[in-house]
Amino acid sequence: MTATRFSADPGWLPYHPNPSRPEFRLPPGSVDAHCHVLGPGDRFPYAPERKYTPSDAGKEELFGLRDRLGVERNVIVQATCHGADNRALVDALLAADGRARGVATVRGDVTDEELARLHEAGVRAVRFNFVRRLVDPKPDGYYHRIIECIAPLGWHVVVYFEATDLADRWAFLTSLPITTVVDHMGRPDVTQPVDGRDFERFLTLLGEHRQFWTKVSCPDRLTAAGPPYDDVVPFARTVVEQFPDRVLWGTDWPHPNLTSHMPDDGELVDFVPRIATTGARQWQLLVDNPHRLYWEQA
Ligand code: 0GY
Repeated sequence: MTATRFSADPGWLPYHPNPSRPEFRLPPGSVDAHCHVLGPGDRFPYAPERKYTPSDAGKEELFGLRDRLGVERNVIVQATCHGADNRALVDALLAADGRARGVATVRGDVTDEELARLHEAGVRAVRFNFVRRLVDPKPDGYYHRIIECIAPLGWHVVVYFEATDLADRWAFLTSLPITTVVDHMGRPDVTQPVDGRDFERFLTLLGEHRQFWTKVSCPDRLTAAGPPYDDVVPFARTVVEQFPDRVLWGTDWPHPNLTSHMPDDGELVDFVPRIATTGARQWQLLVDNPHRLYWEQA
């Protein structure tokens, strides 16, 4: 056996080896708007500053899942274990032949040439990650400087934070001058009521600031009850009903850092009709919204 350069953290859960075929038939043109490629580490080394080492989950496996689930396109989001080294992402985008767009991580000193190269490969956004177990925080000016660099390209921002951070980050978030997509509904505590103070604050962010979109993704991360994620349904359904033209859906494959269980990705597809309950809502969530944001603009 050949030695590999990286070994996954102890207890790391690899993605589901054989996800079920979903009962829900995704409409033609459906987009998985939140998924990752991780490595393979021997070809695309994990970043020295990473906070975790995953098991590999490369583009071939991602495209295999896409086809199995009946998804047509992917939005691949840079994971923090690759830092600002977007080579695995770019490699996957180029191999996807126009069927994938990317969300990159860049540093404040990124050059226009590098941004142009990323754009050419299919990148349309940068991700700002504020989850402290994943990245060390930076001053607000750092992010504003990046926005100045990317805005001329027509890109947007994807932000990842936890529910408890929203009040502290409110002034910063609402100062962002371009479209901003919040990962996983801002990670609500689903043991709290859906009309409780924290989730109300999140709904207010989207209600009062039209530049915000969100992903109604990751029931597997948010649930306290476990599959089939009944406790997440009211939160995601509320968001889809209130903001039908600013929601995205994604699998989050290969589900980095989950410890409770590894979801069956087919069951994640079957979660969709429970939160987008009409054909029209499903089409907006799965087809029209991601196409407008990632394929039609710029
Ligand atoms: C996610 C999940 C996580 C990790 C990352 O960039 C990352 O490393 O995104 C997480 O651990 O919550 O899919 O956003």
